[in-house]
Amino acid sequence: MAIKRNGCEGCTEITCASTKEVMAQAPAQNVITAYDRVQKRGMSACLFGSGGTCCRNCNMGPCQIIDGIEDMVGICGATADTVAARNFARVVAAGSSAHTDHAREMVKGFIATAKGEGPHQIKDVAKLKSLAAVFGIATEDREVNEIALELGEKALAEFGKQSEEPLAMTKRATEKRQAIWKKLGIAPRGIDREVVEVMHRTHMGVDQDYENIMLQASRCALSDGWGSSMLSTELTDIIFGTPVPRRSIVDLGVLKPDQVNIAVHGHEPLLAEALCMAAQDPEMLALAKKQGAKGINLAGVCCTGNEILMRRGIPVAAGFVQQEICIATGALEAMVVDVQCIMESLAQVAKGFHTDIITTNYRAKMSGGVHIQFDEHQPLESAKQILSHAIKNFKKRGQFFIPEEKKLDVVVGFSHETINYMLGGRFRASYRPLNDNIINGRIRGVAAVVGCDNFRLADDTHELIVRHLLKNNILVLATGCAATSLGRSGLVNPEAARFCGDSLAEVCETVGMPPVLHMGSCVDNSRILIAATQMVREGGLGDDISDLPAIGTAPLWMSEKAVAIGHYFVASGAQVVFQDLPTSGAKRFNKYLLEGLMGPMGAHWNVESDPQKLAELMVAKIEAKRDALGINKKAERVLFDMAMRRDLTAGLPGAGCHGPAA
Ligand code: NFS
Ligand code: SF4
Repeated sequence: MAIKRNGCEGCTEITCASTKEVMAQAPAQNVITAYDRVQKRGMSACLFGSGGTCCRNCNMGPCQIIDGIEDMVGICGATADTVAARNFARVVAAGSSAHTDHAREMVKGFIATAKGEGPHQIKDVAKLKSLAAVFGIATEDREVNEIALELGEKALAEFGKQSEEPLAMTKRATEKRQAIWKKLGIAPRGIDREVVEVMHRTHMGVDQDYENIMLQASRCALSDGWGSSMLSTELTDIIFGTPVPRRSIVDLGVLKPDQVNIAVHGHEPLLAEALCMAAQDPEMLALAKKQGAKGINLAGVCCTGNEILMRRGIPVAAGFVQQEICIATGALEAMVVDVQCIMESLAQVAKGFHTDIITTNYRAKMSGGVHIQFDEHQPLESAKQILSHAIKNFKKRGQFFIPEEKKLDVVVGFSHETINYMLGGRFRASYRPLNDNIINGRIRGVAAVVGCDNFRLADDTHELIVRHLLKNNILVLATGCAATSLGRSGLVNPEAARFCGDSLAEVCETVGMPPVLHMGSCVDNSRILIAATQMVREGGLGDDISDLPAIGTAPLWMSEKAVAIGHYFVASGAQVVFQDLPTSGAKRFNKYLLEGLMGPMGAHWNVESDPQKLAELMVAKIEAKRDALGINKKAERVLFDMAMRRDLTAGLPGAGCHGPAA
């Protein structure tokens, strides 16, 4: 029996109209969701856990450590700082490993394609050649597939590389950033090795110096950002096409009453692409008709949703917090999942319906799910097998409720190449117009709003933050479930220019672009690294990412991947602000993340729990960078708080090369 859910009536956590409608209807009556569990349990967590000072790294513990109390260190003597730093580094390693395994699958699929196996082809030859150049691969007078095969093999070798050579793609960073990595000894080497080294160094009795632990955590995070995530994005673009702007829809209402509805949830584009192809196959369509359905309707959930939205314009039904709600419609024949961000509760929710949870990856099975292994060597055949299973469920569908489509169009598909063309024109693609608009102040700066949503804050928190940024003429780049949430809020289309300050609105209207540029899934945050680096290279905004009037946030982060991403941004010179970090129980280490990293990295973490204040902090940080660049000619007076002053006067390598603001 579901506990009383005021979630449907005025619960602060749910503002999405479609979610509320679904939960108020009969089919969802007995469904228990995470919203119920949050309400029942409250969100008060163990202080040791949330402060980062619980250590389970050996069997003398677990040790719960209280900072500043002499006999409350670990049995081994480990301090709160060491324990919190080890835990933080392990979070980074876990997050990186997720992107790594995802990327490895992608590279293997890419190699299969280069060998002519399977249904895919090299779609973006220009991108293939430019990435080949980064890897030092000759392209002249060579067959496309031959270049691709060499690229695929070199890419695969990046995972297991044992030499001290930095990863090939780190060469794409600014010279200044590469020099910082070299000086600190954190240029990432083999991708797998960096995760292994974090695990080793944080084992009981190894690295007990939080600054030193953070060096390896940084190297590991960089192996994600400039390694696995970037490889995944680039190779996916090459075989499935680099995204270009297209219109689509983000809403639970995209499910169709008279079609077989299949939600595709997870992360790996190989599975999703194969399902998209199979859903158009005459044999599958005939099977659907035979079952009495008018067609096959695919809808995305989480980052898989973003992948097929970006490349195919297939609607997104739900972000992370809506995955259970999607099943609670009663209208899904199946939810096909692969890896990451799949809540175990799905099987429980699905039990009350005809819906099957179909797991497809040997790494990720679920009790109560049906497992059909996806074979990357025979993607189309696997996809058909999965679809046939789902289609046969159509006849079993009982009572269902699909909310009316909210007609909240999104315009998505902003790869960094697209932004280039859009602003500079097809024949003189460049970031010059963006830089010029930032320098002349029409656009104050750029904010990346990325990452998850979770059940701690209201589901319109991203909207609240982004509205403030837009009002202050800050261009927003969005990925992941944050982008889905902003799509639900109607901010990811050109009409949203009306929410912007005058000068940003003018730029958006002139170019015809949304003020929130949807750049894809979470691995696509690597696009932001490239875009930011291109802005630096374009000139006029300093000589490193750390100089740009730019900042990133994942305000509703929940996954370890978000911390890995946040940290590769910091280690790449970008300011990052989260709603919280699991480090508050260790004073010195926490201060090191929030201030001390500025020294070596030229950027640091920031924490602000209140969404409105978080947005204000982002604006203030951007304005401070403008001051430092000397582009706030007629700048109104900005009131700095102590933390901002410290940033500007840090005077350390990588920081303030244009002189601190007066
Ligand atoms: Ni990113 Fe994507 Fe969503 Fe968070 Fe999960 S789906 S990879 S981790 S919750 S944004
Ligand atoms: Fe306790 Fe040290 Fe073992 Fe951690 S490593 S559980 S702090 S004894």
